[in-house]
Amino acid sequence: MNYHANFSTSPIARDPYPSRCEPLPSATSRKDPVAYQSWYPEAPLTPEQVQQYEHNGFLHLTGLFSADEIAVWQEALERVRRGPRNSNPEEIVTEPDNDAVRSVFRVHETQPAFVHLASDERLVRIAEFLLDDQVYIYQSRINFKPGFSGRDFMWHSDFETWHIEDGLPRMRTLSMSISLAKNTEFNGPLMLIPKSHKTYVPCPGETPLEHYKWSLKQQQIGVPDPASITDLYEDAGIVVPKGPAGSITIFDCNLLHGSNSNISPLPRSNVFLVYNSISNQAQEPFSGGAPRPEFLATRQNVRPLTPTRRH
Ligand code: 6CS
Ligand code: FE
Repeated sequence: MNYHANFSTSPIARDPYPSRCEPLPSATSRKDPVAYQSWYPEAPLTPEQVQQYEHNGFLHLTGLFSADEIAVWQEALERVRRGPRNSNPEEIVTEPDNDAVRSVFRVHETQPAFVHLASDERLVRIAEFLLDDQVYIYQSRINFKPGFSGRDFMWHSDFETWHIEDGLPRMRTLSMSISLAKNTEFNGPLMLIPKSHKTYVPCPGETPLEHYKWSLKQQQIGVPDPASITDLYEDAGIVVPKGPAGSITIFDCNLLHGSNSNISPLPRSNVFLVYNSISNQAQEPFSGGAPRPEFLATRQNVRPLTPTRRH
């Protein structure tokens, strides 16, 4: 089926993943691999883990890091929270309805502990294996989600935003979220819809100018319609990976995810590293608009990571 046939307003006629356009295309199946290579004996994951990632679109791993390593990252997180920060003020995003810090971006370049973490061989080898390529950091951030005041993240596929707003061409990208506080059912943990990574859901609405200035606080555009989210939910439900500080969730760029507000007294902080295949660098945004700033989508500083052992 050629669903572009009547697609006059699409800025790029041959886009396999159109979104935020009229008429809104229906959901389609993914056109890219998930795990880009099959398991082999030296692979950094077990055959079952590779199969789970392929099938569900995510993996939750515990026990990968030592208590000392986790303590170093928690200290770095507190340093970032306290500031002062001499980087671009736009990199610090506050909550929509209060001044609590919600996210700080580009920590893989500004904080030595996270510079090191980004090239840690345990992470890079997994990313290289799953994407079958050299990788670089496409985006990094700390999410704070403080107790009482941390607000939600609406359901979304990261790929949809990165494709439309940044020009990320294909689904050859994954995120690693390392929790730096205990993840419980109470403190607004990451919620995932298993298997949703196999479906691309175009989102209604148009991309406003400089959308990132408010989407990072509260996302409204780039959110699938409720019926599509319900369909995916009815197929596989919602999973909440829980675990101690230091557990890691690796998830595909097209997996539908979100999280609730945190009205519990416990913070829920994590560091997010997005690894992209070196062969999948951002082009012109598929929205036809201006690219988002470098701190959200690496374009200039594309440096393939050398897996490094420091522990
Ligand atoms: O817009 C972005 O790039 C970011 N926003 C969300 C809600 N998730 C992915 C990414 O960090
Ligand atoms: Fe996201």
